[in-house]
Amino acid sequence: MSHTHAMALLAFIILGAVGGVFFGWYAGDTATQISWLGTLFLNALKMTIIPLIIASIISGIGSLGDIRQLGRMGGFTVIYYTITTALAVLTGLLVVNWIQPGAGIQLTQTTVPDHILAKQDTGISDIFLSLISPNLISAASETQLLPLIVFAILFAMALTTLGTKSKPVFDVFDGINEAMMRLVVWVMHLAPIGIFALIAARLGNAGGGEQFLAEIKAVGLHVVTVLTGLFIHGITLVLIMLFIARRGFDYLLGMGRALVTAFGTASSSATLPLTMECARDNQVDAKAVKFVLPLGATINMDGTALYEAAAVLFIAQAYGIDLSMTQQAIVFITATLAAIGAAGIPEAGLVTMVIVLTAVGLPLDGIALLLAVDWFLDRFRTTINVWGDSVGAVVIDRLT
Ligand code: DAS
Repeated sequence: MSHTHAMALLAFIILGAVGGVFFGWYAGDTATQISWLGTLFLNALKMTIIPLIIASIISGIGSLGDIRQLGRMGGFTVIYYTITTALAVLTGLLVVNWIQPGAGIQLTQTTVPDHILAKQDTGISDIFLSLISPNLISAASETQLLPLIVFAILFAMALTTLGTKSKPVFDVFDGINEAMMRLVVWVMHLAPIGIFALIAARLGNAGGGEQFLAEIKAVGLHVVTVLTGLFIHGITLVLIMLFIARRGFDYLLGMGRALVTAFGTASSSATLPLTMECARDNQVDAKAVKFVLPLGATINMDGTALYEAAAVLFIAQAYGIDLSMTQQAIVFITATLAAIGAAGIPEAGLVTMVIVLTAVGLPLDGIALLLAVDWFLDRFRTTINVWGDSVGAVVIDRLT
């Protein structure tokens, strides 16, 4: 896609997002009538994910040639993800200890949905178990990307050991990858109307502008804390882009279509095809696009990790519980790991937060405080998740 075409599309996507806020704000419940348009766009994106991810990873590993380069790229990628996620959690902890959003909160007891409470039996071991699926078809049908990515990596590694016999197979996956990227470009043109409908319907579903503001006010300082932390981490990632990846602000602009789509869909996985297309349009090396981005969309969630640390301490403050440094260290570790286990779907961060709350013995009821505004904060943390993956691609591209 040409730069002019990309920038024009970005302008229409931003227009769609802004229009969605206004329409949802004033039309309220009526705006939910157009939710099917948003669902159509979301489904069109999701339709491309599985074939694109499988083909891009296999094709990406096939293009590495020397399997040791995979080890090098994989090593750098995991180190980058670990460092930036840890930085995000640290930022979240510093901001929530500084602002103290939970102090003086009146606890209004409401119930926590069962699907969130069900997560309390999830331990850290479950996150590692989620790497391997015994049934790839069911993993694909539930869009569990991590076990599919692990399989694709192992399959491609096995393929590289077959020497010349593997070339025709890699050629097939190269072709599937190219065709899927072309399909993604077509779907991307639905983004303006799709994001308009997604935002308008969700805001309308929250009762429109007035009702939404009342919900925000109830936990206003929590929202301010999370948005401040995400903004700080977003700047940290910009500095990494400038001084480590040596890319200019044109890269941030070039990733704009994916970032606004992340905000509109609140799903890293659904946005992943656009993230890959934007990175490709921005001259990111194909190997980094095909390997780093799919992995990042599933295990690198800086926004989610930051949110979980900040939200857990907000709940502790609201209950008047003062967490010791040791307990905050436990929050630091479990928030980092829980973010790895979070799926790239809406509300994932709220669900895996149960792991962190359980680790420090905090009441799960506290999640009820966050429910009304989670859909709003989810959009910002998903945007930071995708931005973290995008910066990762150019950092790995430069280092390998
Ligand atoms: N919505 C998740 C994502 O797609 C982020 C989250 O829920 O924290 O990245």
